Amino acid sequence: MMKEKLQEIRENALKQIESTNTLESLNDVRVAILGKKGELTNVLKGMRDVAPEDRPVVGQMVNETREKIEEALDAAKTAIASKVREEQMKREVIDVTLPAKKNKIGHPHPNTLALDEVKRIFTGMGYEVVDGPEVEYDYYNFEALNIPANHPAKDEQDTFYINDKVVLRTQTSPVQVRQMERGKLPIRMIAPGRVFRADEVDATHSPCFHQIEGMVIDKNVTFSDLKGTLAEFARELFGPETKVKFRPHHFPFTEPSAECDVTCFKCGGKGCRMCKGEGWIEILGCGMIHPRVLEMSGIDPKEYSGFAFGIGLERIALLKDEIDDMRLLYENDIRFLDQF
Ligand code: 2U9
Repeated sequence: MMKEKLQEIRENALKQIESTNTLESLNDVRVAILGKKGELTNVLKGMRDVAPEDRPVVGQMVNETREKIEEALDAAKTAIASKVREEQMKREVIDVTLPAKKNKIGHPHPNTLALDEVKRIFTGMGYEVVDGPEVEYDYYNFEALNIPANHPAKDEQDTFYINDKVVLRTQTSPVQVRQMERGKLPIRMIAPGRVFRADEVDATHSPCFHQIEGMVIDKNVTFSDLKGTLAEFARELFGPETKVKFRPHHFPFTEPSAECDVTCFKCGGKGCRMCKGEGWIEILGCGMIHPRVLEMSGIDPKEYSGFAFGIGLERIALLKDEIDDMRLLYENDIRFLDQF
């Protein structure tokens, strides 16, 4: 009785195993036969009805059946797994003769290129690169720079106010003020960074742009030092033939103040499209730091003097890379950026 039953289970199991072709259904077969509620397990549970003297024999038969079924399951598993792998290999075949995809690598942004160049030039002359907050107190952005309360730059039309006392800095000058307040002299620094003005976007304006401001404070610093420094800067940036000229100007924080032009690096000063026929290109503003500005930050103007200058980074990037619209710098169009 028992023997036939086991025989039947075994034959039935082997048939099922043979007709199975996935690992999932093979597992179903295992559970149906050898699982907790499986056919063979049920037979084992029936052992208590077998006469005690027959149990060793029957037990051995059950074990043998189990072993055979397990062997068949293992063999089927190996066979199915290798077949599955073989099919997968066929599906995923790689044609190594196809041309490779070109790796895209990043490019430094034109602003970054221009900034790196300016930093290289000034650090080469012993300047320190200093950073500061973009959200600033009204005091550091205006008052400490001798910009009076009624100055047009303070208008809400031009400046982003966070509240009465806090603004988005409209220039990087607050970084210099903070440096002066530290009281460690002499100072030779540049402060590059983001600045904000409530301007409409066009080819030459953006509400967020970048400046590089520089400042030197020491004993006996003169306007000649300023001219010499900026002339050297211009030669490094635009080439050794570059000449500079200074036109009088006005800034509240410098006295005297000037704007600085360089000879057009494209035509050498003859006049071309680049310089709109002028031969000269305006690149920065500068001046001797106003004595009141020194005084407000605790530096004695009788003992110390200094010069400062401000450069629009985008202006330099646009000029150097001959880009005619500032918006291109912010749109992050890969086709544009790829060229640098
Ligand atoms: C302190 C004292 C003086 C910074 C200066 C300029 C002239 C200037 C413009 C250039 C183009 C701004 O980005 S721009 O529109 N800047 O012309 N900036 S002197 O003078 C300072 C700064 C800090 C304590």
